[in-house]
Amino acid sequence: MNPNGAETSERKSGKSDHFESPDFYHIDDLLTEEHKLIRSSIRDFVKKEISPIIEEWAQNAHFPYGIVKKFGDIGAFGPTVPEEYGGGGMDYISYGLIMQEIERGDSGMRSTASVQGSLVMYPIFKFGSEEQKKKYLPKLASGEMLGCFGLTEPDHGSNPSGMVTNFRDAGDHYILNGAKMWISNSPKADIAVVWAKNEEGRIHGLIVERGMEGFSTPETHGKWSLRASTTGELVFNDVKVPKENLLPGKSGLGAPLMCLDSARYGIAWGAIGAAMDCYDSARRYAGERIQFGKPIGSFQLVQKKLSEMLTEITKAQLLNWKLGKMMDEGKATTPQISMAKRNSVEVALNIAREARQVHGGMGITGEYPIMRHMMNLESVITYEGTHDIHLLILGADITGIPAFT
Ligand code: TGC
Ligand code: FAD
Repeated sequence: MNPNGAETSERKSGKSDHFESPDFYHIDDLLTEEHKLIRSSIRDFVKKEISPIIEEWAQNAHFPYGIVKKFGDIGAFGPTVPEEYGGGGMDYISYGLIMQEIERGDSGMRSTASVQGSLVMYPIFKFGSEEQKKKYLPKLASGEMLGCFGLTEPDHGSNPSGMVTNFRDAGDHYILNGAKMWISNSPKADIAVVWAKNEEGRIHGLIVERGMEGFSTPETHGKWSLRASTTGELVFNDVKVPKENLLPGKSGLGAPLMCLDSARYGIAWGAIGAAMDCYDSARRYAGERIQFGKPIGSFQLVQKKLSEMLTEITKAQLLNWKLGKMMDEGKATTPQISMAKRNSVEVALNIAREARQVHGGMGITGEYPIMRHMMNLESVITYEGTHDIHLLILGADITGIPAFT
């Protein structure tokens, strides 16, 4: 239905994705021609391959496995990984723009891409042996292989240092035991980068492959959020892991936390993509929907909502761009990344809620993307560090006193 009751099968089948990106402060002037080219190619991809069918996937809780190869083809996996390993060799602004455009389509689709790039390819690239890099990175980059990242456990979410998943030396291999939960991509993943403690209690990363005896990946059902992304557990029952599958380059909690820095950066851009989609939809609806003989966009209260949405999007775009420059210079700190992730997700959730109101009753339907974005963002505000954990990371930086325990 269009806002005034006429049939629009167009929106339902997704043909009407005419998204226009808000750029109120001419932030495009800060981008290179290459950045703009990358952004427009991903935007076109989303309009063609995701928007037409995402409501159906989400409503049916369907993970479209075929998207993995397509993401590989357009360079969405590991854009900052050097080309010699199959990556894009791009800068962090490009990475951010790719995440923004994909999450403009759907946060679950961005999850698939950011887990593969930041949480699977990144640790193999940063901490892996040359053999591991050559064996896994090109296949992960091309989408021939899907990966997942196992840090969270049933009893250790915000506090990963307490993890109990462990491995012991058994001569020419390790024996891995334990369980991870809430793992994006796990039910379909070919490999898992798993964080586990050795006999001395030191955390290491291990590459666990599907098919290893004692390794299973049960799917998590019944999510109201990220319904087009597949989530599951990782269960290890005396899994024999070859010694060459240990990531040799770094141990300790700092290793997975470095990966999270990269992924949280991508989320800072991604969540604003979802916010821009909600704003764009609300702006259009406000111009089309007639009440009291006028477009609802002529009422001051609706204008207030739109003005505040645009203000927050513009502020977040500038924050993300500056953070991207600091990432490129290797100067971005974890608290700076926390600030951007936390800000973007809060802005996006508030915008989704306000946009939902602008759409009236239509806002709760799959005719418009709002409710899907809103539900997705309820996961985004929790994963990669909850909203409050990021606040505490900032608090510790400001005061010098960690308040986690
Ligand atoms: P803390 O004592 O602060 O640090 C432990 C060690 O790590 C070092 N470190 C870092 N190193 C490199 N980069 C960083 N960013 C680092 N941050 C800390 C630190 O120096 C220390 O080193 P050392 O040598 O002294 O041992 O650790 P803590 O245990 O007090 O924890 C701090 C806290 C709470 C902030 C941290 O645990 C945390 O961030 N918790 C949140 C957990 C989280 O974000 N989980 C995410 C799981 S993955 C996920 O959600 C994927 S969803 C993906 C999707 O679908 O898109
Ligand atoms: P808890 O840590 O139990 O937190 C519950 C509440 O307590 C939160 O509000 C939290 O802020 C608060 N809290 C906890 N500690 C403190 C404190 N010290 N001070 C103040 N408040 C505190 N993990 C992975 O490893 N890989 C993945 O791919 C992955 N994908 C995910 C996909 C989805 C859809 C979801 C929902 C989660 C995913 N996660 C993944 C897990 C995610 O990172 C955790 O859910 C998150 O870190 C929070 O852990 P928790 O759910 O155990 O909550």
